[in-house]
Amino acid sequence: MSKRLTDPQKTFYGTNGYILGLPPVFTPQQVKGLNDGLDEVMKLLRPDEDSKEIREWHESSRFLYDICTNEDILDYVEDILGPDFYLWGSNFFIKPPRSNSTVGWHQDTYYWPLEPKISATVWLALDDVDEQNAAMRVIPGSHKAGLLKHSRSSATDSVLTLECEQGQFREDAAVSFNLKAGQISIHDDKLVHGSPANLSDRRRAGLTIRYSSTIVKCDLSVNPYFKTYLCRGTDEYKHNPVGTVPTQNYARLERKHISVEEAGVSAERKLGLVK
Ligand SMILES: O=C(O)CCC(=O)C(=O)O
Repeated sequence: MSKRLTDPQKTFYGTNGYILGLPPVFTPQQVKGLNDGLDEVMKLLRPDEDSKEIREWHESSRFLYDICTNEDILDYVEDILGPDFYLWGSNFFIKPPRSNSTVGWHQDTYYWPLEPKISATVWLALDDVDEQNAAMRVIPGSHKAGLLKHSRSSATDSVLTLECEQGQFREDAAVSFNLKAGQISIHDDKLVHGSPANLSDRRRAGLTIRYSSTIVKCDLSVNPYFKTYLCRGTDEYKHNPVGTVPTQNYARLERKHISVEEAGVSAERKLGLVK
């Protein structure tokens, strides 16, 4: 039984790997509260850090934990991942006005040591986002193409160092994830996506929230910090460590998280991505 999505919307997600055009989850008043909270969290950064470091802080900040476990958001995710799933990741993608920073085309699964590949990302807009201020772009249907070849790219301003090699998909088919502040999109972990530089005078801020089916197991030798928070249903598999719910409203994590990108070629080898 669906909670929020109609059957045609679910079919659209299955075919295209994403969903857009959902009613706002947060009102303008609540969005103001989210941005005030973001300001508080940003104050916890050290001078040499930027918003990219605010990663998995739902484990330490109740403010972020509450967003990630918002019941409306979870209803949508349940319609996509099924009745049993957990939260494990969150991070901000913030592009200030006139920022050159891009996010190269990639598939999230390439970075994540998770099997099987049954995960979804909610992108929550904290600003109105569109083509002018560097909304995320996705290649519809690319989640069905299998794992594409990624390689190290140093010749870009991408915040990622591993990007899809060119020629594997049609960039002109890209769809822009235009959202009003307080709206969410959802995309499949295998979908090719990225975002351009923000050449506008408007900030572009979003919070990504990552969820996986309880059947998904993390390779802890690649990411030893992986923690799960059961959101709906039961976890019959008990594959992964369980996190504790934070008690402080705003608090930071001190650790550096490890992804395939950071763990480097040895992790890629371990996951069978390179020979
Ligand atoms: O917000 C962006 O530009 C990219 C987000 C992203 O790569 C993701 O959600 O996995």
